[in-house]
Amino acid sequence: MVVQVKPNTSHSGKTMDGTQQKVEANILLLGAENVGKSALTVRFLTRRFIGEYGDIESIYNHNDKIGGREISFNIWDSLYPQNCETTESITEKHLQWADGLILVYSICDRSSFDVVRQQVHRIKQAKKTSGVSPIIIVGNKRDLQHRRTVSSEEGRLLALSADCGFFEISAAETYHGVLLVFHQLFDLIREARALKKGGIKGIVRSVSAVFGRKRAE
Ligand SMILES: Nc1nc2c(ncn2[C@@H]2O[C@H](COP(=O)(O)OP(=O)(O)OP(=O)(O)O)[C@@H](O)[C@H]2O)c(=O)[nH]1
Ligand SMILES: [Mg+2]
Repeated sequence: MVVQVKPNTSHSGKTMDGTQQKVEANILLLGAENVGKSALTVRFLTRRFIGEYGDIESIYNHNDKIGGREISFNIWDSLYPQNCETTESITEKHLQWADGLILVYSICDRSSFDVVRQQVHRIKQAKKTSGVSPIIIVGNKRDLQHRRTVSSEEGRLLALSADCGFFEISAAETYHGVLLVFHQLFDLIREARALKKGGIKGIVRSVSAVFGRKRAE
């Protein structure tokens, strides 16, 4: 059950008194069933791997700090629907809401890799005119090497061909990999926003803000 769908509100910059305003980022997790979408979400939220997660679809809020700045993540842990086509399951509502997407497959489930391939295609088609939100493709369950059916190379190539980020991780084994996924996606979201706002100058400004350097004129 989806508990809350908020409109896409993204804030950045400073308040009137000069203090840093909280930045919001809406992140949507997609992928076939049983690949670890909930495991990834819960790892990021609690640092823990609890094993079983049930069939719950929800949007969670999580506050984090990146580069000294407060980030408010809204994370939509979706359910893969049983009764409709892979591509139909991603609606306009999903895409309008999301500032960034994490597409998860399991390295030991080839059909889940095919689902991600179809989902990337669908997202790119749908957002052709309005610009695509950044996507990171994640091959999960890296700890199950002996059951691997999707090579790292295949994952990397798909990501490269679709202009997405790529990670192979094990939500079961480490928190660090999961953290990297969310933080890298946030960086890409920030770049995309800067580009929308002020072209290449916007990116320079946003990078300078994070690393605390003076902007090169
Ligand atoms: N070995 C291993 N098992 C994992 C990993 N991540 C998740 N699992 C297991 O895979 C199963 C499915 O994980 P979920 O997080 O519920 O998967 P999901 O994609 O949310 O599934 P749905 O909500 O049904 O679509 C659970 O039994 C998890 O314990 C991992 O990195 N390694
Ligand atoms: Mg789940």
